[in-house]
Amino acid sequence: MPTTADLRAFVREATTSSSSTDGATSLTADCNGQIHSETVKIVVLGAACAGKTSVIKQFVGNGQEFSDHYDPTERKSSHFKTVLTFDTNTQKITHWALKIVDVPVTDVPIAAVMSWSNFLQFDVANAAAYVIMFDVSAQFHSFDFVRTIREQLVNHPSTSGGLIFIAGNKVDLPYQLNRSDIMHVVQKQWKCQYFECSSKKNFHIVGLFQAIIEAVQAKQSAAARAKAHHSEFHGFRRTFKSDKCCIQ
Ligand SMILES: Nc1nc2c(ncn2[C@@H]2O[C@H](COP(=O)(O)OP(=O)(O)OP(=O)(O)O)[C@@H](O)[C@H]2O)c(=O)[nH]1
Ligand SMILES: [Mg+2]
Repeated sequence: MPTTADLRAFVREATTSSSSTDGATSLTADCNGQIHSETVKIVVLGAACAGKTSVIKQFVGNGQEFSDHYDPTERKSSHFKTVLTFDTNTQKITHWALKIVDVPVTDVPIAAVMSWSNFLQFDVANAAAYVIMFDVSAQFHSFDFVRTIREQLVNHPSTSGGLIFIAGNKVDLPYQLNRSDIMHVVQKQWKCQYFECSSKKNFHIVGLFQAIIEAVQAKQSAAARAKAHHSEFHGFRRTFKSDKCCIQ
């Protein structure tokens, strides 16, 4: 686990290389050594051979881990990566400890609600985000699987609180589905974010996880604002009552 000083140096270095030195100076001056730590569980589900393991490995391995060899995942595995973000508005540095769970397709019950409940014990419940992946170069069954899993996730109490992202992988190959139909269903009907990526070309892999982190952060900020508003309101009501004010 890096120390606070390490992280600040890392962020300063990253900022220096990607933007101006001025930005780095103001970051050092303003961030005040405050680093917030968040642990986020992201569960990746989807049809067999959609590229779930390849996408996770490319992300965790910084784009150096792709193999054409197909080795079906037989046991659930967890992958870890830490990411730093810097919010220019709040001057807040956040250290994200990501736990990415690769779920073998054979474990996913697609019909009975009973077996879905049992399945959730295996580290799938209560994730901050779910990525449901399909292969854009495959025929319909790959996307049908997405449809079924999404339905299960939104209807089960222990998964319904998670954000859902739909990812179409293998965009380096010809698209076999009607792309606008897919986008319509995902974005308009399901109101989910849709990503197209290729783990083979390392295309939009970082973008997918970056969008997940941003959405988790936005959700947390909205919840914090709602909580602050709630306590402010109740504080006001208490004051109002105790002072026995009356409006004339
Ligand atoms: N062309 C292309 N092939 C890919 C891509 N991603 C994965 N593959 C290939 O597709 C096959 C399956 O990839 P995996 O990552 O094992 O797929 P998976 O979804 O984890 O499969 P299961 O564990 O069996 O569910 C492998 O042969 C990969 O090399 C991609 O973006 N483009
Ligand atoms: Mg796999």
